[in-house]
Amino acid sequence: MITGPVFDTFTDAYLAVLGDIYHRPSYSTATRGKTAIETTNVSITIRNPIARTPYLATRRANIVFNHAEALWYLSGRDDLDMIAHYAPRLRGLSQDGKTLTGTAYGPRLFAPSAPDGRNQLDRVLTLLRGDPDTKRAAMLIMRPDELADPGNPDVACTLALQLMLRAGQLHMTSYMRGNDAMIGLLGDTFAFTFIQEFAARLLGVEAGTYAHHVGSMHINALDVAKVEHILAEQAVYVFPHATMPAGTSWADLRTVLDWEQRLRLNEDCFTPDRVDLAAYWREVVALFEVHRQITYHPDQPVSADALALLRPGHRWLVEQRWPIRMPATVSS
Ligand code: 5HM
Repeated sequence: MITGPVFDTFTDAYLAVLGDIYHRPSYSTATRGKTAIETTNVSITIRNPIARTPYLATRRANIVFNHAEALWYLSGRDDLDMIAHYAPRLRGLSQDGKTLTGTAYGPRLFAPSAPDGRNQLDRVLTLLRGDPDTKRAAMLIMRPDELADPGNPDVACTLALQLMLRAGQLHMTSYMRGNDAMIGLLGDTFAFTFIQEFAARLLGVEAGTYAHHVGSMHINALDVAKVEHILAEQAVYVFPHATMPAGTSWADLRTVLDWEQRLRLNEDCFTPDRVDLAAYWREVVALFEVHRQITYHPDQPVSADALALLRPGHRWLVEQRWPIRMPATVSS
């Protein structure tokens, strides 16, 4: 066997990675003010990248942030206005208080660039359409100049994302120099598989496997107690997965992003009759509506109408994350 372990879902892979590093770390490290336990050269594959949502009660994943981050990348943005609204801790990585550099993969992947004014995804999709077996469909993220300033607080952790079209399915491989196994692995896998599925829709094929190769996979010392809780969790929660509808386009993303902005700024409130989108994307907008209510009406429970728009797995995650904001009938 010359390939790494294959897991059915992200949750299976996540528990295996956390368990392996926690029980059998290869090294202890101390760099840039953080101590960690580390395993080097970790390679995992997820058979079904649609199963990207971590249904772990103790992890309390922020599913709203996960969608916001994937959409922030796809929109080619680097602003804190959008992403720090969902994860204020990211402000600490910014040098100018307005934008992010290494963490902002969007401009590198999805903004037009020289010499042809197209973005990297456009180029690799063109390659794949003309030469389906190509090995060249790689999109680069980390840049050599990021190491010029040794004090740079935000150097991209992802080196590249590669797409391979094999047996009619679009597979993705990510290459990372370093990955925080508790926080980064979850968010990165969510966002990259979301991009993979979106790229598959643009090509009109199904998403295949997702492979994740990491130089340094680590658990920061500050997260070890939480990892212990996650590993001790006995209950297994299973919810149906939803797939992006055939025909999904950049126009759908623009409509979702338009709603996201209005809801983030509390300029509107969402009801499904007001948006001409497939159910999958309407539900993503509903997540932002729930988040709007949590943010701007902290003293009130989220409306039952808004919660009813969420699919069961997302609703469950929202209830784990913000239990006191749920109507009594839902959280009891
Ligand atoms: O010292 P260093 O630049 O590696 O610190 C950044 C750390 O952020 C990484 O080592 C990794 O633990 C985490 N990270 C991640 O897991 C950062 C990014 C942003 O590029 C990411 N995943 N996407």
